[in-house]
Amino acid sequence: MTASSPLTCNRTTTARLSIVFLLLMGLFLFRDLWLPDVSSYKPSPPLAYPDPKQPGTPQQQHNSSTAAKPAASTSQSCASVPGAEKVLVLLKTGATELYQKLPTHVVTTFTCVPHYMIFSDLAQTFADLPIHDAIAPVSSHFREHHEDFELYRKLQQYQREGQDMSQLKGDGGWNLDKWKFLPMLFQAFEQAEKLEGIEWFFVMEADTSVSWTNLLQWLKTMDPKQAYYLGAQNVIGDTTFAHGGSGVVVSRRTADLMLQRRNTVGKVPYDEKWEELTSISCCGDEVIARAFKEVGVELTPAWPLIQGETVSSIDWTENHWCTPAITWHHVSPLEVDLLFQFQADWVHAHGWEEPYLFHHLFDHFIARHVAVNRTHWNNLSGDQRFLSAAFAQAGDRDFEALEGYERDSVESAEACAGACERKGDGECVQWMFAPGRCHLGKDLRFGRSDEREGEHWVSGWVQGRVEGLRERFGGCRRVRWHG
Ligand SMILES: *[C@@H]1O[C@H](CO)[C@@H](O)[C@H](O)[C@H]1NC(C)=O
Ligand SMILES: *[C@@H]1O[C@H](CO)[C@@H](O)[C@H](O)[C@H]1NC(C)=O
Ligand SMILES: CC(=O)N[C@H]1CO[C@H](CO)[C@@H](O)[C@@H]1O
Repeated sequence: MTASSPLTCNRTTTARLSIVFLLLMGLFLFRDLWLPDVSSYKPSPPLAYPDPKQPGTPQQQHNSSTAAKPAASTSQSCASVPGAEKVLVLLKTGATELYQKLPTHVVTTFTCVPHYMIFSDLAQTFADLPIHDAIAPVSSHFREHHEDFELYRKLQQYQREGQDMSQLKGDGGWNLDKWKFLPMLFQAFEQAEKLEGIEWFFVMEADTSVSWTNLLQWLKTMDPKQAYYLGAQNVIGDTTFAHGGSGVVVSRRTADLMLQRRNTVGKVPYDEKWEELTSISCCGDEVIARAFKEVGVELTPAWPLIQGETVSSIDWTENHWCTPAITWHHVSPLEVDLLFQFQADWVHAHGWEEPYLFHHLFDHFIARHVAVNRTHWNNLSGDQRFLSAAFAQAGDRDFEALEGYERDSVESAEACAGACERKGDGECVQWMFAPGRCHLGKDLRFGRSDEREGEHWVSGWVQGRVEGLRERFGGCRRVRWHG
């Protein structure tokens, strides 16, 4: 009997639970049918980042002493900093990478951005954020039949089936990407007409990092009533264009010219023409340069403010040292976050009116790391290469024709470092050594760990010359705001 009692007990419990469950169901149904709808989710800004358009939010009524934590106070000023409301940020991404790359932007930079739109190759929502399908306006004969759109069609199938879109990573994302640019711009330009006071557009990608304070300060140096199209200059054929991943800036005047042109020509013929051109072009950033040129707007070069490198790969030279750092490209979510945290601390200490320069980033991220030699480290040196016969390839200098100290340099890290020092200042600041190989670099680059790679190097920097760099530029009395 004892054995059966749990069973009985279970049966009774199950029956009771069923009744409770039914009652609860009834209550829910009753509430949904008869009570006012309280379930629709009204997005509200996270507590730490009050909406600048609602100055009365409780956080801002707090005594400033309660907001003494750097993060909180920075976010507060960050959401309401003057000029921010005049910029519409467009982030271009794809459904296969969205969940990997978007969240970090949303919890960092975008907490400071009052107006932004996310464009992808699939319409969806990310939490309460609408994700726009940049490609939706493209004519159906392209979307439904052109080979570039295979991924596009597949993504929609995966969405219908509730599958994970990231599984389709690498499946022709590049071919599809160029189709997003011009339709995305027009969607944003049209959106700007509905918002009040948009003067600038900033286009970025999911692996772009942007300094919001430096961007806003830079934009203040220019007049949005002038037609601007700015970015890191690149050339394909006879088109000079702004490299998309580095970030692109467009003034309101340029947007208006584009909208006018499209209206004058007629939307359908205009779009048809540019779709044809897109289908035979390599890249979307090149296509939009031609569309801007058609309305008389040429690229204003903005490199090195707008930048295609990362903190690890950039050359820390006079190209950059005294220039405000605005964008980086090929950054990981980790780097987006680290740069955002750097900005938060900077703004906390210096306010929103003082830009930080590349050398401030050098001091923060790089200086302490290049003060020591690093093993398992590839510092991207390669201006001069000394290679023993076993490693030499066509184009390398004949080992036997090298100077004695150059031949010795492939024997040890000490000798390689020595060869770097023997070279004149300006000819070598860093070296990297692996048995049989010694590479010298004239520019300071940080490089990265090669611990997980097939070959391992020892890298080092000539300390006196690293310090010389700082002395050469002095305190950067002049900030360089132009490209
Ligand atoms: C705000 O804080 C200061 C000290 O930090 C204090 O003197 C003042 O009374 C506080 N004001 C309010 C409204 O709490
Ligand atoms: C780096 O290594 C070289 C060669 O071994 C040595 O001469 C130099 O002093 C080292 N530098 C530092 C900062 O340890
Ligand atoms: C891993 C890596 O980036 N290696 C590079 C290090 O630098 C040398 C010289 O510039 C390159 O040849 C390697 O590819």
